[in-house]
This record gives sequence, C-alpha cells and structure tokens, in this order.
Amino acid sequence: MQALLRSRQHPLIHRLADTIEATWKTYLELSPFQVPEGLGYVEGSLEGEKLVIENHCYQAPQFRKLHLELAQVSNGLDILHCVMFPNPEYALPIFGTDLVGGRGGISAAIADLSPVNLDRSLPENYQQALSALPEPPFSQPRALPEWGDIFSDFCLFIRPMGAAEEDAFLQRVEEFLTIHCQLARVESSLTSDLAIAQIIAGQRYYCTKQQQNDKTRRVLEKSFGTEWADRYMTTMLFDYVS
Ligand code: 18B
Repeated sequence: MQALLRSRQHPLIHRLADTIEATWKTYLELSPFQVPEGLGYVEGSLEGEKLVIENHCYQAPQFRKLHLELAQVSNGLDILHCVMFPNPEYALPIFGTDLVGGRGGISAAIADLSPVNLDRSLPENYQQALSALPEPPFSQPRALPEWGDIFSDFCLFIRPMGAAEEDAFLQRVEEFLTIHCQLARVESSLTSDLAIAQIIAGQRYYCTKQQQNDKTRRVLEKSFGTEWADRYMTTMLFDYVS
C-alpha cells in the first residue's frame, strides 16, 4: 500500500483530512461505502498534467454517503474535497468543504452547512448553534460564484493568510463538523413521503449547482477528458437520488 496522498499534500489539507475522519469516527456509526468500480484510486494525465485522486467513503444511518477526496496535480495543485450527503429521510443540511492550493499557499478555503429545505434556510437548531460561534477573523474573504446561491449565511469562503488564519479555518470547520454530527445523531427521521420528496429535490438542486463549478471541471478535464470529467462530477462528486 502506498503512502497516503495527504502526507505529500499541503499541511492544512493533511490536518483537515485527519480532522474530518476523526470527527466522523467519534460521532457517527460508520460502515463501508462501496465506491463505484475503478474510482477508489485514479490517475490520469491526458494533457501532460498528471492528476492523482484518492477517495475515502463511508456511510452512517443519517448519511447515505460521507465522501472525503484528496487530489494532487503534478503542477503542484493540492485539493481536499468533502461532502456529507444526508440520507433523504433526515431533514439535515449538506456539509461541504473544499481546500485548493499548493506551494504558494491555500488560495481557496470553503466550508458550509448548506440548507436543502424548500425555503432554503437552515433548521432552527443549526441557526442557533452556528450563531453562537465567534465571528471568524479572516482578512481575505472571497466572493462566491454565481452558482453559489446554495450556500448558507454561515458559509466561509476565504484565502487564509498565514498560519494563524489556517489554524482558525481548521478550527471553524471542526466546529461545523461537530455541531453537524451532534445534531444529526438526535434528528428523527421523516415519515411523510412529501417531506422526503422535498428533501430529495433540495439535494438535487444543491448537486446541479455544484456541477456548474467550471474550475473543478477544468482540472478534471485536463487530465481525464470531458466525458470522464462529466461522468465523475455527476456520479462521484455530486450524485443525487431520484
Ligand atoms: N475548486 N475542487 O473538489 N467545491 O467540491 N470550490 C475551486 O483559488 C476542485 C466543492 C468551491 O470562484 C478551484 O479559485 C477539484 C465543494 C467554490 O468560481 C479549483 C475537485 C464546495 C469555489 C477547484 C474539487 C466547493 C471552488 C479554484 C475535485 C463547497 C470557487 C480555486 C477533487 C462546499 C469557485 C481558486 C469560483 C474553487 C478544484 C466550492 C481549482 C478538481 C464541496 C465555491
């Protein structure tokens, strides 16, 4: 078995990957998740840039898919991608985070608990817990892209400047994750077919918007081609139940 990709990645990515897995193991009843054939570990180098992808997936009673993905491009770009897809019988938001950067530092650090209900607001218990967190101290906020209407008011999108801001980002993501896992554990499942259908529609909306991220698509296309990239974005990164 080769060394885990994270040991060769930007330290913040390594630390966040470990934090995500540790939080999942602490709070959730994890079981294995079958990654689609051939997608656990992938390498591609179509246009010369070699891309290596490592997928770590689990499931839990409240989550149909817990996806942590680490990727490295030979030009020095390191990526962490993580999404927790709730089982649609639970009216839970979608946790997502993306870290992109390399030797020059992390250029994009994003984390959110994104609402999926009809009025696209977070449940009351989430709003209360998130509002109680101190105002984060980041000096370089970044503007969300046009498709970013899926994100909540608590969405963090920054370029971390220096070690203190990297630590603060990691801490905030850990807080999001802990709040999410603790609230998910005590959430009861929905019983009405209509309510479940509405959650499914909300998750589908989230995924179709994320599929519009051209920056992600471009990186995948350069190493694997357009067809593979499209299939990967719709079946591995942002698949939805119908
Ligand atoms: N993403 N990201 O996950 N993306 O997957 N990502 C970028 O400095 C990849 C998610 C998000 O400004 C960038 O500009 C690749 C999740 C947003 O237009 C690159 C993979 C979320 C932006 C990549 C991946 C999410 C963004 C540009 C698969 C949020 C800003 C970096 C492994 C929950 C988009 C930069 C914009 C940016 C690449 C958000 C290169 C290949 C879960 C909002």
